[in-house]
Amino acid sequence: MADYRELWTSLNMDLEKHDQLCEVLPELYGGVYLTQENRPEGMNYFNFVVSEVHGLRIAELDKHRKEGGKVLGTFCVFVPDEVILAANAISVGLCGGSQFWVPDGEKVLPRNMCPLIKAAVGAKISGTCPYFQSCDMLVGETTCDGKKKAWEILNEYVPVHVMDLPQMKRTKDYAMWMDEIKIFIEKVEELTGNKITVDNLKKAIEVCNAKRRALKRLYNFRKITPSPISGLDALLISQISFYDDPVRFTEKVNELCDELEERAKEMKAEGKKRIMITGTPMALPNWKLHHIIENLPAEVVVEETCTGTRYFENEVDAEGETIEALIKNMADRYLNINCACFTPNDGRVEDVLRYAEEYKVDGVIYYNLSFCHTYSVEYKKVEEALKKAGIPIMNIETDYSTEDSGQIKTRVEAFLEMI
Ligand code: BJ8
Repeated sequence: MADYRELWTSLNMDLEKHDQLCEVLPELYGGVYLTQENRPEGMNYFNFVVSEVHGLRIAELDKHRKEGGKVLGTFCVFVPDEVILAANAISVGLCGGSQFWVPDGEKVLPRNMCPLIKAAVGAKISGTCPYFQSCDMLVGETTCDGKKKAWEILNEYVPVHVMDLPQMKRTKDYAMWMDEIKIFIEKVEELTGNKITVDNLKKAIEVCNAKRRALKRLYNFRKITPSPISGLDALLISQISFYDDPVRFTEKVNELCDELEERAKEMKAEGKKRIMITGTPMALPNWKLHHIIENLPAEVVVEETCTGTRYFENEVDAEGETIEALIKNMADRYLNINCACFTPNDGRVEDVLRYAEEYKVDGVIYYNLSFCHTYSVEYKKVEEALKKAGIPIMNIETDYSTEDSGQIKTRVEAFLEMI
């Protein structure tokens, strides 16, 4: 990576601490990713993105801001990227996936809290995440209690706009969510000084839909036995989708898919067990579970998570001649996401059953970040439904540390033998 110290200094980063982080990532990436054999050529772009994760993209954000553009940080797949894009702003996903940030998060948050929140807050207060440092505004949402309260802490560092997400899906909740999107539009217009029009919003919807289609195309290849792409690589692409330029990203995913089309014809089945992961998101660089699974005779073929299907399923209808109509289309698409913060959330169980069939899975691993209560409670329903369908399931609750990796490996091994 080139020398970006001047840029990082201008972003008020803690360079000394950031150096420590920069030492960890390449080693981790090398051990998990570059040791995989026979990867598609198209993964070179994503290797490059990771190698420049705190460099080139940050320089792009910097350039955009110097030209008067704004950068918004988000933490949830319910935040409509279309609105941000339409106002010529850039959105970056800020969920933290590294243990490196957890101790700093614990300085201001209780320890018995989900690591994703602790890492995100720790990334900000340690001044070691250039994405956080590049944000003009953060967009929070009222999903789980931990996140809700974390916004108050983050607001002390950078302005946070919170979207009030309903927790049910009744007609009045759709109306309320439409209202929240309207308020969000006003907020984004105020921040950027750019008016959101039918025209620019439609274009933004098209860009986001194209990205969703590319990811769906990628996932469709994973339905083939054996999958022409590893679960680790697919996960990485999903993680990168949250902060790369959406048009370039879509192009690169489609290029990779063209290659996978050829690869799929040549792949030979190796008898690996096909696994679905369902549960909480895996933010970059959380590759722990996939790494464990794919070092055993198994492959992850689908993730029913927010760093998986929940991010790209369903498009926003681009038909409509008024802002009102497009807001309704966005509300309809987004409230279709089945997150455990909703009650009831039967749609998620249906999704899991449908994916189990479509991706021909041999077993399901329920992935729960420690202290995430909503997903933890929902395990029972998912387990019951899968057992009824004759699909084996196991539950793994873990955090970002590597201390339990050996134990998880033993449990996954036993699970694979059983299915
Ligand atoms: S739509 S999953 S991105 S809220 S893991 S912070 S829920 S305690 S990330 Fe999420 Fe939106 Fe739902 Fe998806 Fe809280 Fe659970 Fe932590 Fe979570």
